[in-house]
Amino acid sequence: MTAARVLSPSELQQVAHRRFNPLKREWVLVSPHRTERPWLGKVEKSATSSQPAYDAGCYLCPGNSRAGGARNPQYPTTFVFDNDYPALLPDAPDASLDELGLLVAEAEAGICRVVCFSPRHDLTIPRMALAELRAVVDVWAEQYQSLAAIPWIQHIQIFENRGALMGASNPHPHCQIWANAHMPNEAEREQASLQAYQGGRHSCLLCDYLKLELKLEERLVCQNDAFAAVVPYWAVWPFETLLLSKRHLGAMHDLSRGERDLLGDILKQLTTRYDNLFEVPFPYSMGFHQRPADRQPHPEWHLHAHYYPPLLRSATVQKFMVGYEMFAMPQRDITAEAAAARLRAVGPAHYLDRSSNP
Ligand code: H2U
Ligand code: ZN
Repeated sequence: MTAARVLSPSELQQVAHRRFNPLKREWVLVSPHRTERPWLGKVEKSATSSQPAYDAGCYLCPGNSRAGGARNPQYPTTFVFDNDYPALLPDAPDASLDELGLLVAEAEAGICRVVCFSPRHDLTIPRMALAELRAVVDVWAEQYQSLAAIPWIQHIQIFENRGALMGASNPHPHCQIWANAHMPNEAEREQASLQAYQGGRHSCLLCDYLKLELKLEERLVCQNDAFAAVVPYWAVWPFETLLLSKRHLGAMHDLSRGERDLLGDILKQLTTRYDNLFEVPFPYSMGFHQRPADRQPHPEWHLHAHYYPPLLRSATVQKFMVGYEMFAMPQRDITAEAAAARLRAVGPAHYLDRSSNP
């Protein structure tokens, strides 16, 4: 079916429509008229327990022992260790199985690490100083490079689960790195889209997308000279964001020193706005997508991060991916433009730094 005319900007805020995600090459259903349902606008705050700077029972705090018996050093900045409960191990047999294309399996090798962002148990990215965040960026870049140098590693996934709602096992600021011998699903899908776009248009999908977003500004949340964060046009989670480098590069170690500082700055800007939205430590899963570690040049890759936060209307009302989303396709009510406007409106200063919140 060929559409008779172009959807107007006001129609995009009022009528049910579907939007295309060019990275995943799938559709999301948007139902903005449903947000006209009565809503009292009440913001329910969940009790946020303040954390001590050091917790004797924390397996990530300096000097404490972990579950496997190893003891953490008195680390002054960041600390990386091999996960004591790794989902993947480096020694996997070279073996696979294929029965009629129906029973298919391959042994999978990998390396899993944990990165502590700070010795302080009570800090989070929005509450860390820029110099501390720069140290985290440097560790991420070093880890990618050293893991990518291992011949059998193909992909390196850096991700952070923040908050119990997202399955984080511990409030101590940390992330995980899983590096493995095959491209995982999400990276493979993005890889195919980036490659096809570059093949067809001789241009980068994410460079072109960022150019549009910086011109239109309606989905822009925050930016600095090297990075921009937008609620992507095709966002599924209510306050999902996409963080893009302004320069076309495929991995974090390609960033200049100044750009590394600015990566720390944009992480802080964005997560501060997230915390300000409902005045709670905002839960999310975030992950960086960098070029595959297969020793090919991959000029189509563009460094970015996805933030997938589950909260919808308040600190306690979350979106569930159930029903229609399980059986048909993802769906959202609040538009990407409305979500971006709310994230812009909350302001750049962290709510805990306001004078009313000593
Ligand atoms: P999450 O909070 O995202 O679950 O990350 C914590 C990781 O820390 C988790 O993968 C590991 C878990 O396996 N861990 C250790 O390696 N050692 C421990 O003593 C406890 C938890
Ligand atoms: Zn701790």
